[in-house]
Amino acid sequence: MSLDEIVITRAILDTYLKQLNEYSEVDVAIAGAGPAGMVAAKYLAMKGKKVAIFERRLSIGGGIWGGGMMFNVIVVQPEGKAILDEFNIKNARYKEDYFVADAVETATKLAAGAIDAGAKIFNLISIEDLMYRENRITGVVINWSAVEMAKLHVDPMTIRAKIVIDATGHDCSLCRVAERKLGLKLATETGGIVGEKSMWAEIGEKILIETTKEVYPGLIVAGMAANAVSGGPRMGPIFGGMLISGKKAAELALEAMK
Ligand code: 48H
Repeated sequence: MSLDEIVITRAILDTYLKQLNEYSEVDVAIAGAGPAGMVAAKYLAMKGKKVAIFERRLSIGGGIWGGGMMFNVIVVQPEGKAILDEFNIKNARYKEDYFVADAVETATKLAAGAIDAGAKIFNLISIEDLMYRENRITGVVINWSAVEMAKLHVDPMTIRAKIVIDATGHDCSLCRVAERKLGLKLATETGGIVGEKSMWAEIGEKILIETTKEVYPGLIVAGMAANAVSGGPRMGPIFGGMLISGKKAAELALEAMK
């Protein structure tokens, strides 16, 4: 058997460009392959929706890998455990309502769950802007993360989406674009980004259910970004809220697309 490097090159280019072309119009575009984004992707794809996640980094997983302070274990509460079970992520009761899981297994199996359900993850791509038409968010503006990091003056391209989910974690970067560039009034107490509050795990996790919402027509915010936008506290290395928030974001998106 002979191997031709040019065939290898063409195999990559043909396949990738076909995929990017296919996903230039989607039902749901998700910013960020952290826990919230990947859970949302799975539940949407399971319902037959065309879903693309755009992830800035080389790797999926966002803040899962390091568990708490690089001890790579995560903690979830019973509602979060139910979602871990749905993704076949092994977990054990630590005590009472506290369950633990391996952070590496969680990151990889969340991604596997989303992909197996039919979602597509594009890594190394950052969402740098939003598309906005007639009082609605209608898509995302993407560019290579390498372009962003090198601060190259290279224009981006666009993906049309019925719903956009901001699952960018602490940065809440899509909502920042909505506030800063578009001057949109978001569905928060102040109409803008309130900003995340200091650590309070119990309240942070509780509030996340309410802060996960459509903050502007076509734009849903999930995960840590939801608390950052609406002024909820951070919660440290308990990840149940991220999983539940991702699932809720998927339900809200399905409802909005009806
Ligand atoms: C493309 C982007 C962009 C962009 C960012 O941080 P994440 O893990 O987010 P969540 O909300 O799924 O989970 C939060 C959790 O990891 C966490 O930080 C917790 C629980 N903190 C509590 C505390 O007290 O600190 O993932 C977000 C992902 C990352 O992979 C980013 O690289 C990516 O989004 N991202 N991708 N375009 N503009 N901005």
